[in-house]
Amino acid sequence: MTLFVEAPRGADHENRKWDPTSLSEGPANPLAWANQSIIIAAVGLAPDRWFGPAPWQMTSVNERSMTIDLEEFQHNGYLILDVLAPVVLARWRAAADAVMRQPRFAAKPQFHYIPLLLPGNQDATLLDALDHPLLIDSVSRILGGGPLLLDNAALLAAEPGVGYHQGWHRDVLQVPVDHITDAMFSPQWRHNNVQLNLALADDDAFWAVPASHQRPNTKGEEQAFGGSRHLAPESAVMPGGRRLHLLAGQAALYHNNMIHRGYCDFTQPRRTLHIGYHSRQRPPTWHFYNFDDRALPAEHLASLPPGARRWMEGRLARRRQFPDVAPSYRGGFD
Ligand SMILES: O=C(O)CCC(=O)C(=O)O
Repeated sequence: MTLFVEAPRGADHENRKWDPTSLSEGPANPLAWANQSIIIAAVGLAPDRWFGPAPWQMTSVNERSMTIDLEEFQHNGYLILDVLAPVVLARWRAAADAVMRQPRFAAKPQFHYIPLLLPGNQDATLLDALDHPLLIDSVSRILGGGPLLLDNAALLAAEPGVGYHQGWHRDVLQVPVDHITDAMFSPQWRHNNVQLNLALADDDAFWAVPASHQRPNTKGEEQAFGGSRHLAPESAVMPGGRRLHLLAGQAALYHNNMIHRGYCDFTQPRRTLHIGYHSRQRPPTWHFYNFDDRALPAEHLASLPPGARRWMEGRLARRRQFPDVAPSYRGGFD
């Protein structure tokens, strides 16, 4: 099934209207929003004078409509999209390079997982990616429509010469092993989580077992997991596992019950944004509990750029409604 997606245009895109702190669904006034798009298109190539620069520049690559192939996502468990305009890619790549030049990272030649929502890491340029309209719109459609809840946001980065060897896994680390059931990996389970990797440099580090997201492990996969429900040994050869090749500016959106891993001996820098969302129309899936933001100091929240702050406020409000991880893995059929 191919779904036609009109990529949002304009300074105040869809998800800003879908305030993550509210439970309201959809743009407050889609007609006004559409009109605004037309007006912005009409004023041509210098909209900054009228509406301010950042969101418009972010959306400029998506002035055209595009399609996302939901059927491909449902079948393979992932989808690769062209997302970033060259000008945005260059800006975000430069921001990621600047992060990696910080002595705390530059001095350590290793793979870096940099959580962008935690104190000290809140890079305002990179956090703009949380609101990229094409990503928001595509993820929302995959999850059945409506506003989203932020799961996580990180920069995955490494310099050439560094090795990075994750074990194959499904993203079920938050679920105790004795609660992981085959039912979670069935088409009937309404998994409420999409994870994405947005490459700011060509990226060969992500591997997947296509179409493994909605079925239990095969015998060969069971063997490769070596008896673990969480993580295969680093050296395991996973049947059907393949490396995805992302060009800079592309994103892989994936169902994170799919068997996958990060694995690379880098010959080029890695600069990839790793972001996850849940639909707000249903309770979040277990991965929402991958970090606890309730203990973050108020000054940290206040220091975030407005977009990221709204996402974090949305997380905190949702956490108050669903404080415990256990219900998230006890029922997924509603
Ligand atoms: O490095 C990657 O792209 C994989 C990350 C991943 O699998 C994870 O965080 O669960």
